[in-house]
Amino acid sequence: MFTFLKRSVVALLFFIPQTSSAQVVVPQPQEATISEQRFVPAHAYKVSGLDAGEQATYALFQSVLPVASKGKTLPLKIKKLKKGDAKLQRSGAYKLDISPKGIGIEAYDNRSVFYAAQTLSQLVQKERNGNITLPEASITDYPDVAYRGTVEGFYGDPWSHQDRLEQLRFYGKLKLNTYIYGPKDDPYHSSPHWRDPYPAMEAQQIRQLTQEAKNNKVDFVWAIHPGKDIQWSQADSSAIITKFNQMYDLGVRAFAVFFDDITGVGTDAKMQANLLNYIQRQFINQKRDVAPLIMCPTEYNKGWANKEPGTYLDILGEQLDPAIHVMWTGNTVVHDITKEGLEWVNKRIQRPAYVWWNFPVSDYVRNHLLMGPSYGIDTKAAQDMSGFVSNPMDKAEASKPAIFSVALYSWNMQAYDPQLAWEAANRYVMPEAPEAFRIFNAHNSDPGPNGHHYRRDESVEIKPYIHTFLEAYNNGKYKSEAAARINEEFAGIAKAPAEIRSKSRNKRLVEQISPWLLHFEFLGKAGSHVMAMAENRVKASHAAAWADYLQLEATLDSMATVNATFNQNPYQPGVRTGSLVLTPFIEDIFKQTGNYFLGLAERQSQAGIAGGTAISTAYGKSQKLGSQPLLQNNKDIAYSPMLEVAFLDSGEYIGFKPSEALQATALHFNLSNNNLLTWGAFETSKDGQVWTKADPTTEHGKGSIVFNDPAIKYVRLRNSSDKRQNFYLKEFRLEVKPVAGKNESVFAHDKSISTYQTLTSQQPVTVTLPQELKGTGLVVLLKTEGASYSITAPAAKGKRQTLYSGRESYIQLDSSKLKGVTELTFSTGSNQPVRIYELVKQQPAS
Ligand code: LOG
Repeated sequence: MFTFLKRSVVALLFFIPQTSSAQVVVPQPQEATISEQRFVPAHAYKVSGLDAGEQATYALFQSVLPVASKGKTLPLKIKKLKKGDAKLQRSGAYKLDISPKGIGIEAYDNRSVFYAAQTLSQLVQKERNGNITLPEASITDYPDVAYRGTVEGFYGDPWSHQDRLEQLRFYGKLKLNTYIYGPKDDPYHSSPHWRDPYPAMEAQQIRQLTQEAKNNKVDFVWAIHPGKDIQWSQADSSAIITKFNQMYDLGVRAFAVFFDDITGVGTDAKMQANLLNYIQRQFINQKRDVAPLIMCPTEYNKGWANKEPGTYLDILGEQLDPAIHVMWTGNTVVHDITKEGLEWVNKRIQRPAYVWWNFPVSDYVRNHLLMGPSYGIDTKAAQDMSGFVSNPMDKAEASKPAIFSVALYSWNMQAYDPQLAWEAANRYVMPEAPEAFRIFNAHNSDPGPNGHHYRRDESVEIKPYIHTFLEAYNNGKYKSEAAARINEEFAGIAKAPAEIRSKSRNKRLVEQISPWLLHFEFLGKAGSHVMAMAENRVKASHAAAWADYLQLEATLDSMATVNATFNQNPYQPGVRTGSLVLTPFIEDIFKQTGNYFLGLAERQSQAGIAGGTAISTAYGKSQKLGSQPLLQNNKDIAYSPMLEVAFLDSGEYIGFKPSEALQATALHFNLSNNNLLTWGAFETSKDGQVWTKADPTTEHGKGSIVFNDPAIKYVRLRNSSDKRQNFYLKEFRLEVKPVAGKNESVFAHDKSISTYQTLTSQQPVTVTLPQELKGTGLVVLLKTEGASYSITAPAAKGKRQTLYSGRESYIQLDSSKLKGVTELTFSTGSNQPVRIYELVKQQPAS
């Protein structure tokens, strides 16, 4: 009976048209029959049975229903749930019964009453005439996972106070009951100040947060991160108890101790277990009104765990008081959560793991937003976890779609569908512009290449059309139907940002994503240009295709400017959107078309000034850092900094091989390691065979080496000791400059369309034709933006002949005009510079 009910509710909740959205209860209740008929309550409601301290819940009733204490009323009666049904014997479980005769609530605890009121608030509908209506309903509801919510556990700027207050209200509505406070960059949570009390203003804010949390039935869990410099002394144990007592006085009633991302003595499992047990005895058990203690281990994922029996995780399993929860991120730091993975760790820690899901956190891919569906979380794992918290982005509002999904998942796993949850989240988080928000999120979900190897699907709906189009295009064909669909998508992308900015009432959300909105708008425009260009290219409308090319190039430049201007953090600076499917698509056709104009095979790579060795690469051999991405710009090449502990095994190295066109000028490093020079050899080489040692001076593993020899082609840091060495990869960066002596005059015929010669009114440009361009018709590719210019060449008797005079950006000079011509001189009277991209051999008319 219940399974039938459940299924019919799934259908009811997700497939009803949006207009009757008042019937959608999120998270979806476990068992529910909700009538489609609605009634107008005959009287106001009289609330009875509510505990005296529950003003917030009373206020919630009042905000959704007419409430009165005298006169003719309907009952809203709250009772204790009867013992018996095991699944209802848990915090938050409730029964809600709505009929024209009154409302009945049966509750396990005060949180249950609050949740029943939240469900009620979603069922009440305000009609046009001012009446409220309710459906008849009978609901039995409880959470699958006991602790559900978030851990503010990322690196980077912590959430603001206002953001946190709003999160707590959001959690209350979605029946999330946990917020773990542990921002890595709060110095009073971690080193250097974990032993010290908060300054007055921060203390006051935490007091406010605990109050807001209480009003929303959320446990505000305050976490400490002492492992970077803990001494395992009585003084430090007492320091933690003292700090916890201070937090208790500010209203905190739930606590955690984190030992993630540390090295050295702090990582000792026995010591950690002793300390936690001490806190359990001396603090948790004494207080009686605090929630179970939570710890985050050092080996918090399978990838990093010592698999030998009797090691770290087993020690915690055996020695930690069974009342203490142990957190776990899955098979790696950032990973899907699977039942098998949890079973593996649960055996070792001898309790169900408390899941710390590293999604949608973006501290390791800061130029991306993770706005896509929350998938890869096992819906059969309810029994294998004690808690489920998401580590979100530093952008609190932008994290809401993912947190919304986590609420649905952790409350009712059987009913969880990632795609439907995401659709619902887009409407819930941005009801004023749901379609625009949806298209933005659909193309902002993959984190891009990263050291954690965590990738997400992106642009899922348009991807097949892109494939079809591209495959045909690569064979010289143009698929109109696919093109129409892609054009429509790009048009939608280009207008979504303006719609989000103007319609969304959530200004904080708009502010948090604004660099990405700007970039996304250009992405849409670039897409439209690319499609127009492709169409003209296939129709052989050369001048039109070239005009599109120039517009596309300008739009890509704007994207590059956004990327180089906003979000300039030292980790992954900049802004990317549509990076998995759309941007590569645009860049592919851009490059192909550039090749086409150069008269090259379209899928060939362009030669360019630097020849075929234009790309700088990592020069490394390292298990841990082998896939760490490189950051590159005109001035330097750097390993993308890493947040967790990095290491080199004996003989392993990290380094650089700059491209042929670049010369190494200096290495800058910051590895937070006091013994760096005892094990680390800094070496350079001209050929990758013979190595010369450099001797930098360093302080705490920080320093620089300047190179004066332009012949240096390799630079590396090698572990020359006989064992593994740990460090933090905060900075490892090679400064470079272009190799001297390249003659700019070749830019107009270098077979690279990304270089060009600039023509100004002060300085005419003379291009000496290379052998292959002599005696043939020419195409000249320029960017004039309406400026006029002329092309002349020497003629008989010291005179000059004018070959062209006008404003066009794409011109053909027939071979008949060019007999005996060996150089061309471009001049302009315009204030606006003209770009001469390339002189190309005219193709025989086809
Ligand atoms: C950190 C966390 C960080 C996350 C993603 C845990 C337990 N610790 O690699 O602070 O936000 O990964 O970068 C972590 O996940 N270290």
